[in-house]
Formats: sequence, C-alpha cells, structure tokens
Amino acid sequence: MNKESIKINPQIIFTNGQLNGPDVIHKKKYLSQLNGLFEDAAAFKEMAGDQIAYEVDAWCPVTEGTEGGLFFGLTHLYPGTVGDEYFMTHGHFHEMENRAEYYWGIEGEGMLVLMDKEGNTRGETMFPGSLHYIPGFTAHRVANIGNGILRFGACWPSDAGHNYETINTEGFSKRVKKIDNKALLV
Ligand code: M6P
Ligand code: ZN
Repeated sequence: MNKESIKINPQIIFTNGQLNGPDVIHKKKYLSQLNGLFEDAAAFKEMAGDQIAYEVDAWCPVTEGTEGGLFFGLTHLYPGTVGDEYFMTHGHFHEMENRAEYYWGIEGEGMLVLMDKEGNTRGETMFPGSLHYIPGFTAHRVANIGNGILRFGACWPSDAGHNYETINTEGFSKRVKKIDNKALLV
C-alpha cells in the first residue's frame, strides 16, 4: 500500500468524549445565539451572552446535501439554567423532513425533547449508553438536566439539513424545567 492510499481517520477520545482529526470541525454555540428560545427573557438578559452553551465536533466526510451519506457529531452541552429552564440545544426539524437521526448518551444526564408535526412533545432521558432513534418529521432538542457536562453523539443523513426557523418562530410545545430540584417536561 503506498503512502497516498493511507488515510488518517478522526479519533474519538473516550476519556473526554471529544472528536479529533484533520477533517473534524469544531463549532461553539454561545448563549447569545440562543436568544428568544428560553421562556424567561428577563433572566436571559441578565446572563453573560458570551458564555458557551454547547460545542459540537462534527465529521462531514461528504458534501452537505449529498444523498446517501452520513454525518457524525459529538455535542458537549454545559450545565446551567436560564430562570428555571435547563440549558439546551437550539433544536431543529430536518430541512429534508423525512430524514431520521440517532442520538446516544455518552456522559451526564439529559432529556431529549421530541416534537412531531402536530406539536405533540415527548421526552426521553439520556444517560451514558442510552440510544435514541429520532424519526423523520420530528423536531429534536436536548436539555442538560445534570450538574456536570452532558456529552452525546449523533449520526444523521448528509442531506437532512437543519430547519431552525420553525423552532425560532413556534418553539417546542413543552420545556424542560427544574422544579423542586427535579427535571420536568412541562
Ligand atoms: C447534534 C446533531 C447536529 C446538531 C447538533 C446541535 O450533534 O443533531 O446536527 O447541529 O446536535 O444541535 P442544534 O443544531 O439543534 O443546535
Ligand atoms: Zn438533526
């Protein structure tokens, strides 16, 4: 085998749940980028917008939009609340609405919030090793309901795309809140 035919693959670091490699992209989501998503706007305004809410390491081995390919991501969601609502990912439907996705828990405690097109919302608890099938036509968001960082993996079709607009305008019909020190979907 000649040198050119040997490829350096990304590496999952099992000790800290990160993904490394020359083709891995690292994205930071600042709290300020989640403006308008939390219920308690006053509490949100009081918080430092330049704090990082979550980070995503992603490997996209084919061009975005390619039919038949797969993307892989690891998300690191920091703990915290805005008012009584847990830190969460933005959440999205897929642009190609019928596309499904897998999530799985790696570290920490989370709540996966799933909402169908009729606005019916349900939750699944995430923990190290939990596996979640997100069907098509289903918006998905994750809240960190623990005291430490929440890390989870994701695998989705390369032509799925992200539709954030519907969430910006309509949101999810339920929120993950800390009530009497317990996480509830309300
Ligand atoms: C997972 C995948 C990604 C997504 C990321 C953050 O890693 O679903 O596609 O971008 O979580 O979620 P969001 O895009 O909703 O902020
Ligand atoms: Zn998705």
